[in-house]
Amino acid sequence: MEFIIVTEQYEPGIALIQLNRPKELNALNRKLMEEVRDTLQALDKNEQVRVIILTGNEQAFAAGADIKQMADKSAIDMLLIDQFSTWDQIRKTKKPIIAAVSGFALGGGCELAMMCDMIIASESAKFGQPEIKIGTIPGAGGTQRLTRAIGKAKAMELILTGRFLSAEEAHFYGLVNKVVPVEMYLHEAVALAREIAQMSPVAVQLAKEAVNRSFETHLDEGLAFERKNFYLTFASADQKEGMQAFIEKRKPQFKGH
Ligand code: DAK
Repeated sequence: MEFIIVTEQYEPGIALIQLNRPKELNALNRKLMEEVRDTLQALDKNEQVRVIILTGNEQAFAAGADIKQMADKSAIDMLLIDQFSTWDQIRKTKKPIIAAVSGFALGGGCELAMMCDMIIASESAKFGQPEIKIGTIPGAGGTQRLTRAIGKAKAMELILTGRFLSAEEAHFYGLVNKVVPVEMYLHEAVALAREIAQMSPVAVQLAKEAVNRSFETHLDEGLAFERKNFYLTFASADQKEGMQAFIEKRKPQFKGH
């Protein structure tokens, strides 16, 4: 594995996946996401593993999909490469996944955390869908899952302005299970995992599936709609300008086409 560190038995029954591109704030490139997907599939089959924890580092869970990898793509490139189909397979994991989040969880990083079953946050965690600032929109479930998690008004504000939600606010709005001091967030995630790991793995799997069924009815339709609109932004000059401006570290000049 090049971009993640996997500890199959972090504790008995608990596996840990750590995103590990620290210089790029764990920006999620294609290879990294394939590694996460392959690891989750292997852990799902491993009978020694009951619960999976997904984490980054203190500074960043993940600052989004890799902007440099997609900046110059056309809408049709995005549709045909379909590099994001990897993300669909992640949500098929049967075992519970706890996201242990510190620092930035933005764009695809926030979406990845929301694909997990529970989120433990450090006090420094910042959640957001800032895609609008680079001329695009969330594409991995942000418009759907964030809206369901925190309600329409707040989700609309975050998605249309690109503002961040502090850990405390994220807790208030029900996006995260618990907020703890930075030095405790992984311990807290492990404590939660330990408790779940005591239960019948069959019952845990069936319960997860049932809770998700309540949460995810009609989600597929919403996700498909979001993805098409996300790809469509790649037909605009504003998306090219937004991502190029990010790479060149300047403010974008949006023209509205
Ligand atoms: N991509 C690539 N590189 C990134 C990055 C990203 N998302 N975020 C940060 N980096 C890189 C920076 O370019 C910089 O690299 P160097 O210049 O040193 O080479 C390094 O990480 C450190 O970042 P900064 O210098 O910018 O650090 P600051 O502390 O000043 O700022 C920041 C931190 C997190 C506020 C800032 O880096 C930032 O705004 N980052 C971008 C956040 C963002 O816009 N995220 C959304 C990206 S779009 C889909 C699946 C997924 C997606 C869509 C569809 N499907 C399934 C269809 C997801 C899309 C996105 O996530």
